[in-house]
Amino acid sequence: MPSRPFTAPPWPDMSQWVLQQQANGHSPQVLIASLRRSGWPPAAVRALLQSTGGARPLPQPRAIDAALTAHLPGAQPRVLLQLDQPRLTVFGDLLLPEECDALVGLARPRLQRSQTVALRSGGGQATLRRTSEGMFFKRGENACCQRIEARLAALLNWPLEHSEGLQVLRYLPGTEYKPHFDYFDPLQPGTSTLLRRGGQRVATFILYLNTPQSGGATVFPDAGLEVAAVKGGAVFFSYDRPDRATGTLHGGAPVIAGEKWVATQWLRERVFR
Ligand code: PD2
Ligand code: ZN
Repeated sequence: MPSRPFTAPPWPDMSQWVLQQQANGHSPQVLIASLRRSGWPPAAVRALLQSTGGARPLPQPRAIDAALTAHLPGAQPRVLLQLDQPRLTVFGDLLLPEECDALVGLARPRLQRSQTVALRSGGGQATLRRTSEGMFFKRGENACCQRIEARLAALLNWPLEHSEGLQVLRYLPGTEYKPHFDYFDPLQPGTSTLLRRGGQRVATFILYLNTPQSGGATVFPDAGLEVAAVKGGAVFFSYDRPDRATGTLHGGAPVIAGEKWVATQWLRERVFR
């Protein structure tokens, strides 16, 4: 059990205090709550936690060599693009066409209007910022999910239990997901509830299950990058702290013609139950 955090001391000892509390096992949320109780304004709390890093170990794609492909039965993925800022990899052929079709077939009858996180409660709410339909599979729910989850875990060298179940989304023409971050904002009151199920999100996989006729790229406005949705391809990106400086602001651009189908997997710090 970590020791109780003491009341935050005044500047300039703060960086040392934060590092000491982190070493004692206190989460950023506990430190934020303590700093806010001591009267620190939100912007100052954000700046302090940034300056002390708070960096976490991250899932990171392994080199695709013979040793790895032995663990990826059936798939022959290729790395098409790799960036450091944001930490991002674009893959081709990560899923077989029949795996994409199978996921779409299993998800289609269960689609419902997508939601975003309600910041106050940590629950879900429908908004105009996200107009797709979607559904969640439980982790390991069927053979198709199991096969894909095992492949992603092998590729990332990240425990399978540290992932949320696959979420499948369908975008019809005109629908989109406006730019956002996938991590939970530490300053929002609903975040502590969300963190109980496996800690912070640290990375995202977006798997493309079809090729839309027109539109529907995944966009990274802070990086000036657009990733085209191509069936079987994927984009992976990670974020070592819940901060815009990770460069991971991203969105799903409006579909112009045809449909867009994706599966999203979010990776957590710890076991997700
Ligand atoms: O469908 C996408 O391209 C997309 C873009 C941004 C999906 C998500 N975010 C997501 O599911 O978080
Ligand atoms: Zn997202």
